[in-house]
Amino acid sequence: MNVVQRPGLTAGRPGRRSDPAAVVTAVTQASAPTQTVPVASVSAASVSAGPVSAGCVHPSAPSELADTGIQLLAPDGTLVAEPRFEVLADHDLRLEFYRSMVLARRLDAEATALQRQGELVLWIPLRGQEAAQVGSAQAAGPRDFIFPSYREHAVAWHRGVPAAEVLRLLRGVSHDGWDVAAHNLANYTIVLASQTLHAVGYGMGVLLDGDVGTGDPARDTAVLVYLGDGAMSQGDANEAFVWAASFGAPVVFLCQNNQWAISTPSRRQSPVPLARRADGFGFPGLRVDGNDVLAMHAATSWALAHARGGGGPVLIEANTYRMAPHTTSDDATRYQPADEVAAWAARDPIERLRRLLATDVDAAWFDEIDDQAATAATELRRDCLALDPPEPSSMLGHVYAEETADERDQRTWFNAYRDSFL
Ligand SMILES: Cc1ncc(C[n+]2csc(CCOP(=O)(O)OP(=O)(O)O)c2C)c(N)n1
Ligand SMILES: [Mg+2]
Repeated sequence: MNVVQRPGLTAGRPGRRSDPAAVVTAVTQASAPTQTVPVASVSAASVSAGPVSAGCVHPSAPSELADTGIQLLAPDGTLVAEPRFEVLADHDLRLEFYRSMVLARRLDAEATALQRQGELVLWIPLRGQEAAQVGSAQAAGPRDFIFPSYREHAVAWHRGVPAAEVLRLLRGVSHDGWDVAAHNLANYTIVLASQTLHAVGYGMGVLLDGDVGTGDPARDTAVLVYLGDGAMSQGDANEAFVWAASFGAPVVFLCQNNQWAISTPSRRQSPVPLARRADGFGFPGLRVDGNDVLAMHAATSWALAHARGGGGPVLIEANTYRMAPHTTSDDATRYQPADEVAAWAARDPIERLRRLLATDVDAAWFDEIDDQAATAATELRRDCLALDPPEPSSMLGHVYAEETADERDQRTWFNAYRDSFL
């Protein structure tokens, strides 16, 4: 790889990037719990990583893979004492997390139904990953830029993208989805891990603009990029890690390890937790309970602050589960073992927050949230059906800033061809 050194883009940003060991210390010091919380009785290792087909994984995969990762809220709804991170005390934000996760699950179910009824070409369900997405999205500030993969609907909705806009691509009425600049949220990419390179490029731009490590919260900016456990094996992802590390780009790589890359179990792709791959690139890696919205929020908040402050990249592995098929074209019962599905259902991200909130929120509030979600689903259906196909020749638009003579010729030919059918 040829690295051209440019003024203002200093490899390694000496004195500002932290080595992994120092970062662990920094996390410990910066985030020492300030309140006493009851320790959960649920053992982190109580849920196994689940069986897989014979001969397809490393037989000696260490038990580390069964570790839940950093956890603040146990599946039974009790708070967990965690030496590195504080439990979010903001009650209103906890309520907002719950509302956002319930909404995402309901909208996801509605979109699945719309696909089954022929209104969408395809749907890519997020069920099970609500905490990983909502907790991390909340940690990003308005200046931060987010690069999703293709399953991050809860990120988009939580960031304020109108629900139906997330369906435009998969209704086949648009090449994209929403106004990227309005939300600082890139459109989806289907080419696995390509977005990690886009994110690092953006992060290097942020460095060149000098918007990292100034100490001014109105200026410092980080980049948050989502990728899957399967995408972690792509060359693009690994090249992105190298570049981000080499230049200290302010990028948080958020890997949602939902245990499956279509029908390939993540254990086949790595015998150790994916977070440990960060060691080899020289930046911090954290394994987090991805079904714990409080832990996801705490860890991503820390990682983004680290990046904004000039500390360089961080990898977070959100240990979660895909509680639905890969897409509506997939039959996951062919490969996801039923007992594995059941074990993860017991760790449901929404149920555990509900158990915590139920200690001081009455049942009527939960009913009200369900009603809001039902209304939002009805509106999503209405708005989806109103998404009409665009004028066909518009697919030739926006290739260049200004239309070329060649494009004009193509448009003329295309319109004449289309009109020949009328
Ligand atoms: C470069 C590339 N190779 C293969 C595919 C086909 N493909 C689409 S999704 C997928 C699995 C991805 O799994 P993972 O990264 O774990 O993300 P998840 O779907 O579980 O969210 C594959 C192989 C693709 N889209 N892009
Ligand atoms: Mg996956």
